[in-house]
This record gives sequence, structure tokens and C-alpha cells, in this order.
Amino acid sequence: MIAEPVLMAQTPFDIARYRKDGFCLARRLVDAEALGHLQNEADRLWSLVEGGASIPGLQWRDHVTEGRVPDRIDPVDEVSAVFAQTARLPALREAAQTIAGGEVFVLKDKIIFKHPGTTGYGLHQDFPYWDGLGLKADEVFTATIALDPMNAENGALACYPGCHRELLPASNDNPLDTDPEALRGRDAELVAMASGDVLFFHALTPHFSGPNRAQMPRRVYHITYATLAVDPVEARARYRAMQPVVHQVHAKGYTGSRPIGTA
Ligand SMILES: O=C(O)CCC(=O)C(=O)O
Repeated sequence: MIAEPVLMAQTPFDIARYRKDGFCLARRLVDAEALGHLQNEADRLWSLVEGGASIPGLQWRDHVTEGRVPDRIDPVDEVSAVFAQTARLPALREAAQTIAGGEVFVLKDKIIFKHPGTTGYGLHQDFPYWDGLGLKADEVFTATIALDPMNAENGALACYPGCHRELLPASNDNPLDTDPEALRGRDAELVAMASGDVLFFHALTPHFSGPNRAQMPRRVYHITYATLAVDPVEARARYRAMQPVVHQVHAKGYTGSRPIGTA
């Protein structure tokens, strides 16, 4: 068993901000002990990757100079008890329930290692990636736990505030990503995070991340929760079935620091 993360009373997340902007940050929601377990487990998984082990869910991504490199494990709760327990810890689930306004379940999770030189993720809303799961956009959202500090240099996420109420037009390059023209004139907010901070964001919040130009990995644990509007077993099985397509589309790396076409 791993330690229960502490939901600190003095650092509640700003639910009003989540509703208004489509994302909010809960500072140090995961305490040092629980964070240490996640970091150690991430190290263990990475040493398996480096050793060439065959890990279900391991996915590859463009590197700025070296072709394709291992980037993430999706889902990770099927290969790691530590991550599986964390995603289901009451403290995190309670926070997720506050966002959802009711019961939630873990739809999917993933760890992204983003080692130095690994490219980022182009501008997108998550929802098109989950179309076909029988969920509405308001019924699904992600909790992003920083295992390392995240900043502009190492490829932190940047989110567009107040743009989570509609599905935006698709990009010409990638049918699941967003056309940057749809956000022309709006500014993205870089979400700088300390280890243990948790970013909650709506399935329609447009976001992107740059490459890791720093010397250390930028590891992050994304947990996607959904409301019980759908049957959890069925929804997880459907996600599994569509994963090959999602991974294929999501493999293309993003190297910019802001999406083309924005202000
Ligand atoms: O962790 C990142 O750099 C971005 C990941 C992301 O945008 C996603 O998985 O939807």
C-alpha cells in the first residue's frame, strides 16, 4: 500500500476557477511521501523500459534529434500497482468528485516520462480522443500530477482559459487536434507546477505542451476520471479497443512553444 496523499485544508482547489476557465491547480495536493512512492515507481518502470522489457501500453514519440523514443505508458494502472492505487486513493477521488459533482471512476491513466529532447503535444482538446466512449464532455476530466517541477523549459502544459464550452474545429494536420486558428487572439496560460501539484482540466480545455529542452526528465501522471453516466467496465473496454488509433495519431511530436496562428 502507498501513503494516502494529504488533501490540505488550507490549499483547496479553486472550483469556481475550474467552472469559469476549465482548469484549476491544487498546489501540493499530493504530499511528499506519496509523491516519493510515485517517483520511485516511475524510476522502476523507466529502468524496465531502458532494459528493453516488453511493457504493455508503452508508446513512442518523436525526439527533436533522435527519431522515435519511448515516451509514455498508457494505461499505467495495468502494469503498476503503485499507480493503480494512487489513481483510486480517496483523497484524489474526493477532489475529482467535487469537480464532477458526484461519483467518479478512473477511465484511464498514463505516465509521460518526457525525457530530455522528447517532443511535446500539439494543440488539442482531449474529448475528440475519447469520442465513442458514450460520454459527454462535461462527464470527463483529467487530474495531472506533476512528479517533477514543470515549466516552460521542460514542456509544461499550457491551457486556454474559458474555452471549454464547445468543441473547436479540427486541425488540417491531425483530425483529433485543434485548429490553432480557432483560438487566434486568445492567450494560453503556461501552468507551472511544483512536484505534487495537481492540475484538473476539463475534456474540452484546449491545451498543448512543448518539448523538454532541459537536462532532466519531466514526468507527469495523468488520471482521467469520468462520472458514472456510463458503465465503468464497458467504458474502459471501449477505450482499450480504440487505443491503437489514439496512439497512432498522438505519436507525432510537437516542437514549438506556442501553437501557430495564435496571438
Ligand atoms: O504531458 C504533456 O506534455 C501533455 C499531455 C497531453 O496534453 C495529453 O496527454 O493530453
